[in-house]
Amino acid sequence: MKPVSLIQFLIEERRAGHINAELSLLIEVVARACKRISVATNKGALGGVLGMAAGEGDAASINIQGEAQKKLDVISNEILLEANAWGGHLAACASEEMEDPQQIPDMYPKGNHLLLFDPLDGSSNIDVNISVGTIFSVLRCPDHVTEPKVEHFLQPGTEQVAAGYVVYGPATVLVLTFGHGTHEFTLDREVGSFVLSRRGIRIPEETAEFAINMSNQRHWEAPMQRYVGELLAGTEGPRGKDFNMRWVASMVADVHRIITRGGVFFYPLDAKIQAKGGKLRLMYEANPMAFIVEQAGGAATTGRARILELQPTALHQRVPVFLGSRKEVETATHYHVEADGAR
Ligand code: P6P
Repeated sequence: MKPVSLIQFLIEERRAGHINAELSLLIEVVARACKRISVATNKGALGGVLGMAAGEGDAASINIQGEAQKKLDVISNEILLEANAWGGHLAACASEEMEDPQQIPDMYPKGNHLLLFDPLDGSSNIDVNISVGTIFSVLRCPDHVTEPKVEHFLQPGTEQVAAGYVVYGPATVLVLTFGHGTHEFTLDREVGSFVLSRRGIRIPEETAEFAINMSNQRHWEAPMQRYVGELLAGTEGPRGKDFNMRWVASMVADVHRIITRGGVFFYPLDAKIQAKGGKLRLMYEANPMAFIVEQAGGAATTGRARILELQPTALHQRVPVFLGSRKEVETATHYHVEADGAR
């Protein structure tokens, strides 16, 4: 069968009325920017882009999250900003790496979309050559808003018109949804284009594989202790089957495994991060991943509420994340809701 390129897929989606020309251009531009990020990450030590970004003096550069920036964090952020500035498809961008939204320069036309992204998630894995990725979310800019402010970005995840990620692994793979299924494209490096490799992905409802950072176990809430304890008890416990565990510490890689073969991913509240509200960011990690996972038949909650229905209160807000195979997410969420009800 003749391979379907990303461009052809976008034309199909426009003909189906799922997206408009501006959104189609936006996705093309983001995909092209991610190809450049893929080239930069694939150079590894040869590209002079490993290690920490330079800050004042000998200090590392620190981003809005209070995290030391890797050179590739900064490079990836710049690639996405530059690629999206001139096309006329965006009203503004927001990034994990920047405190405030970035307006489109006055010399360029503005569009009707807002783009949010984590330019290089999991960047702590770069220097040890483990897969990292770009996560992005697209919202409509409210009508008549020409200089979008933070409050214009603070829309629930149900308002997303597109979401996707690119995982820079052995292959460079784009996973994308417009709300009409979740689809996967693999980068054909010889041609330089993304080619449709899976249409209409479905995550198995059940799984025997979970992803969580076990080193935080003593800090978890009681329902999380109970739930994971049952998985670890395997055939000797109430679940009656053994579970396997994976933790890449790169959300894009962990989610892509779940998109590919099922599984469940948790970054729950724990005593260490309770005050911050969680580890992962709502607007450009949890919301896009929740949209992608739900469109593939999975579920995504905070352990107490559907992620996509949360009303955001801050651009860099953090939330707990439970996502993946529907039945496991529902069980873990039920334990938390039941425990709250018993209080
Ligand atoms: P921990 C990477 O820094 C990240 O934001 C996600 O990609 C990943 O799932 C998580 O944090 C890893 O967190 O606490 O295991 O290092």
